[in-house]
Amino acid sequence: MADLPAPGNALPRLARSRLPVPGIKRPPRAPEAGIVHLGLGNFHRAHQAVYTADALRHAEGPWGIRGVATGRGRSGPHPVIEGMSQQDELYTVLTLSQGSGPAAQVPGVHHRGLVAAHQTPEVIEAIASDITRIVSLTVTEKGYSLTADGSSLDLDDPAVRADLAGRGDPMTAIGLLVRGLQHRMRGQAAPVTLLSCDNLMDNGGRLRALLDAFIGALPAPERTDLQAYLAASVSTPSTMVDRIVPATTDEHRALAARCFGVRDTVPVVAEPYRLWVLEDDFRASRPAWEEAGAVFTSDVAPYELMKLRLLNGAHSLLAYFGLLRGLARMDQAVADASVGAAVRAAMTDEILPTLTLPEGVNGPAYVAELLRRFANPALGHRTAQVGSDGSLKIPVRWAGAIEENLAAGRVPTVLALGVAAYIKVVTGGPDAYDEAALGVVADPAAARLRKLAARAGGPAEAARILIESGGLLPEQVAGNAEFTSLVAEYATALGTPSGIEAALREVPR
Ligand code: CS2
Repeated sequence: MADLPAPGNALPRLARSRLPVPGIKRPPRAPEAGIVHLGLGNFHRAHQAVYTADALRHAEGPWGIRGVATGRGRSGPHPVIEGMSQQDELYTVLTLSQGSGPAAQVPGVHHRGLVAAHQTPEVIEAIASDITRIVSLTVTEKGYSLTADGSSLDLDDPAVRADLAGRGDPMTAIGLLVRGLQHRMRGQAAPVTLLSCDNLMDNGGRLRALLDAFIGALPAPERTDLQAYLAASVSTPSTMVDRIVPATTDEHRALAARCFGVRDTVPVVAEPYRLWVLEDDFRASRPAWEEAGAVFTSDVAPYELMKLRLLNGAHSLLAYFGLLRGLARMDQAVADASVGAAVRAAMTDEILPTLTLPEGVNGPAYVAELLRRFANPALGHRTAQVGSDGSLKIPVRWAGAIEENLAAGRVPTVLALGVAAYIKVVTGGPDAYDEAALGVVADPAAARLRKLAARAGGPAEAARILIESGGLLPEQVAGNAEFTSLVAEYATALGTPSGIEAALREVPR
């Protein structure tokens, strides 16, 4: 990790003894860790950690967090875990708004983190500990070991197979959870809640189905014991999480130094807005997150659907259109006249009509608020970041809306252009977008999708092949000739550098 440029280096490192400073309170000491969190990324540190810190100010409880870094294939010290450990497990959350300076908070709820890849037995022990009441997850869409179409556990994934066979330490999040639960069961620890906080529809139900699938593939005595334990002692409520949290840059570190006089190598930045809607189905106790503004409900689905299709769906459109237009940041993409108008049209005319909104939510007002949030220039949110992992995001964000439009006899043109834009970004080679200026758009399916596209005689045929066999869209969509032809037409149009501009001008808006 790059260190902070001068004059920040001259400042003392963030530490409990150096707080408070003007603008940052000193947090109380983290209580006992009743929460184990898998996925110690920026989103968790700016969302659940902040809700937990705020809840603890209202009601005490054993709600410290033991964070677990879950990335695979990483060797050496983990930058966030090391950085936090050199700062008394503290870090700063900088809230960045348009037109006013940053606000800062140090949540201070974490204990020393663990790296799943190197400290698996400790992670399993933490999950199994009687002190643990909640195991929460932000492992991103790709952390769930899903099949390409996102429907079930990928039993062909070598890591899943190895975890099922019990060869060595578990490598997947699902394997880790099941082994942790198994220890919990053997130790007769108290019931526990597993809380998925990832952008997946019905994330709690999905997590449960994945655990069931994993357990169902284990040999008989293990399987039946775990099935009974899960039914009796484990709940998996669904949640909708929302806060825009870009990747931290050196500028953000410099901002923390400049505005608050703290040298923090691992701060996180976030927009002011935040929302957390949770299904109230906790098997053990929980923090008073409602005191921090979280919403508890018996039905999270309308919130999830609204957020995934409108916010995340529009985000992905902005990212791919923005990348093809040479725009590095999300605020630039939404401010671009042609991109902004097309995305607004998609939200209003193609996505909103597919939703049954939660009670009390006004659709057009929600869309307007999203567009304002996207336009926040202080965040520096990059199109390449949002554009990454599209093969896992598109099935969640666009597929349902496309399918429902087609079922209602409408062809969603902006979403069709979005599919063509994604295909170009991920399979278009070095000329597809300006990687040097905009950053790398990573996608675990890139090699597979490129191979499929290489079979085609041109972009239109490649688009058809990817829609049919890429696993991005459900069969009903792939089988819709009108939609597939439109994507193919757009794919051809995007073959020239100015193609995106012309196509954006032509989509109805
Ligand atoms: C974004 C999300 O990177 C992405 O794909 O769409 O991380 C988005 O910022 C959050 O879901 C907002 O709650």
